[in-house]
Amino acid sequence: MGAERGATGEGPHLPARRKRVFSGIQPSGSFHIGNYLGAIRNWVDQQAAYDNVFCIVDLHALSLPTTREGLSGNILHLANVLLASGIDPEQSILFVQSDVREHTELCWLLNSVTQFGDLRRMTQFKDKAGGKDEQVSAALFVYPVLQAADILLYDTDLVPVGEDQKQHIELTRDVAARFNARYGETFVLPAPDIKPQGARIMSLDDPTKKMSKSDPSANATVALTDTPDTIRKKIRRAVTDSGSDVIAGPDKPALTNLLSIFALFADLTVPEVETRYAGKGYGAFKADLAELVVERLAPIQERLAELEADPAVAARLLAEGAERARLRAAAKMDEVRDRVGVGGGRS
Ligand code: AQP
Repeated sequence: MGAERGATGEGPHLPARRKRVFSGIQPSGSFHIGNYLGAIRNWVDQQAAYDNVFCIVDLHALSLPTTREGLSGNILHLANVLLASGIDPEQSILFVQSDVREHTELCWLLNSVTQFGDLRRMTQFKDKAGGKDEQVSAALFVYPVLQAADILLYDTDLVPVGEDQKQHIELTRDVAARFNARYGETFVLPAPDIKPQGARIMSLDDPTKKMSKSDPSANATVALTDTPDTIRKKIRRAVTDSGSDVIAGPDKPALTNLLSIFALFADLTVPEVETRYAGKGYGAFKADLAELVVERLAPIQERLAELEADPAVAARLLAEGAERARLRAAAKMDEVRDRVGVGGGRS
């Protein structure tokens, strides 16, 4: 029932159209190698092939307690992290969610076609609420609807994300399909784009938990801004499993996680890394992993330092990105309001 579109345009006589990509990242805390390997790096690698919209989702960050200073500082820092990682504003629209009011307006309209029971099933809500459902914000509960609005506003075909977001993209499809069924074909049904490797980088402290910005333990993550010594220390301290062979497996979740990080940064497969470390033991492997991460983050950190020296650059690029996003969002909302019969659509 949804409007699934191909990459080659809407019909045989129309010119080919690049697939549309939308992805968002919250300006909440220190960005880590999980965000980088699971999301940002894929955005950068694919940006020439797609028509991309990348969004700093500041309104989502309000779903957990935050401060004015923390939020505004993090927005510019995240913009610089994305630019330093290779997001190119010539190829991609990069903007801040709250600069385009249509996101919240569409969120409200989509709330009206979202079922309470669907939201209650979201595992990310359960994880983040940590059993304190009565005390967390209502924003945390409706977070997936705002995310659906972000995606649907731009007629998105693909959403490159880590594995943790898969359920939210499925909900987005359901909400879009329900809206289309009630009001007529309006939204494209997006598909998640989850890479098999790097989709879920786990905590260095506890391989049963995903690496997360909001983890209270500083040793759980490697931040993109960590110094070489901090990176070496964190990887040296990362938990490993019993035994000494550098081999991945379900009985070795901690080592498997470190092997995936190595493979992704070295552009190798996990078996290739295992072969390289056959008979060498955990110590040698972890020491080399630390050097590899230091080496791969160094150019990003250098560019980041240059960008942070002149905050006006990111501020200007974000303002330009918001202008471009607003044009698309405004056109889509005109169509949506007309379908629903609000905002003047009374003819
Ligand atoms: N551990 C991870 N492994 C792979 N991908 C990950 N992502 C996040 N953690 C991992 C992906 O990064 C993108 C941006 O995520 P986000 O900031 O919007 O929110 P999140 O998924 O909630 O990330 P965090 O780090 O856990 O942040 P907090 O603690 O603030 O909630 C997404 O594509 C996500 O899949």
